Amino acid sequence: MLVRSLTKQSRLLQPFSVRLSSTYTPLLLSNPLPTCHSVIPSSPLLINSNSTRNMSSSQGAQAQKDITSWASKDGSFKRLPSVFRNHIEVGGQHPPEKGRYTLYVSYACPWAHRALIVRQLKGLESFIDLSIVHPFMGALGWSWYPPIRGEDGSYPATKGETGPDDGIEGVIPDPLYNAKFVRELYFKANPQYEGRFTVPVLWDNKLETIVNNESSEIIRMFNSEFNSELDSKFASIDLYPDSLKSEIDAQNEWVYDTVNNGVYKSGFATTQKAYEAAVVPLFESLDKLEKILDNGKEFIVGSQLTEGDVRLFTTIIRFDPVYVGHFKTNLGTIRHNYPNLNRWLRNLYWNYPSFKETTNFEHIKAHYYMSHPQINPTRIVPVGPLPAIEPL
Ligand SMILES: N[C@@H](CCC(=O)N[C@@H](CS)C(=O)NCC(=O)O)C(=O)O
Repeated sequence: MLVRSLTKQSRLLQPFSVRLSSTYTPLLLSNPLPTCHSVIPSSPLLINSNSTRNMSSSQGAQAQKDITSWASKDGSFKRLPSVFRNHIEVGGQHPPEKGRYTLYVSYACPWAHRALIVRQLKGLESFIDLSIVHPFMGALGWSWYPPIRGEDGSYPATKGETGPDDGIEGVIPDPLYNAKFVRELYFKANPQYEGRFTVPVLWDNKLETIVNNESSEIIRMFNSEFNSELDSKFASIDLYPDSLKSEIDAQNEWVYDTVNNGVYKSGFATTQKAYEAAVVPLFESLDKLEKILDNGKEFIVGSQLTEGDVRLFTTIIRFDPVYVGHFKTNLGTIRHNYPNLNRWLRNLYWNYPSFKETTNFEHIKAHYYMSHPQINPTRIVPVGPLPAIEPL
């Protein structure tokens, strides 16, 4: 009942803000919401390669110093731009060739999940090998190996030692270098690298370097750059068609800022103000998406599957199992309060193998709940929701 009334309010944006300001009047009056000082463009699509290359090394060094520290001084989370921004293209430095590339991902990561979905949708398995990290991300970043646990279940500080098999299935060790940590790949590509050690990483096996570590660009390459080598069945799948480009771009911008990254801004906030400044726009955007999907609309942009669906799916599939609890995005759930989004989500999951087969709820839940001790110090992974996604 309570949830329903909150959601009703959130659908009608006016009462939503009234509720918040009446609940938090003292806070909002004494501390007006901060203006954003971020030097980082809000959408990866807006970052041009020059601004990325010019990213100050102190920014990168800062990021590297403490891998588990995400919030900036004002308590808000600012995502750093990706650094490797080369492209696969016919006749280019990185041409589309069978078996030439390796995609390093985590099943847990929504950005990496985009690449996993598009790789399978486009039938690129024989062009791009796969390596899947263990879901736990500790102080040294992503690894293929389970961490060492203390007798009390805690994770002692280590210098990179790995623990015994913990029964988590689905890990695919690094097929090229048998590396222990993803950071090793970054240093192999650039020994002076000072940024974060993120996934996805698209690796060129032949040139032994990172082609690109920005998911929004990786999925565009997968969509178009292998077409000359693919069966027409796969070549004809176009997730970014000319006729819908401007609509997709416009939607990507606000969905990235308030939804894809909005859940992180909410969850990684370290002040009440920063949290509220993220969670309210997030639910306003969910309301907007819910409306877009009115009248049984199947896809988020136009009447065909596009990258807009892929980019939204990887956040919405994690929403009820993780973000509602772990990131405190709890003004509503997808299954109880957003019937259109829930229908859209279930359709993609159950009717498209590339969405279902790349979704691993065990990795997703284990990663978030166990890897952010500043948010969940006990590292207990909640049992629910059951089922992780409702049937059709
Ligand atoms: N802009 C990147 C973001 C990738 C990203 O932040 N990945 C996270 C996992 S969900 C990561 O690897 N984080 C490790 C870290 O920041 O140290 C993309 O879209 O590819």
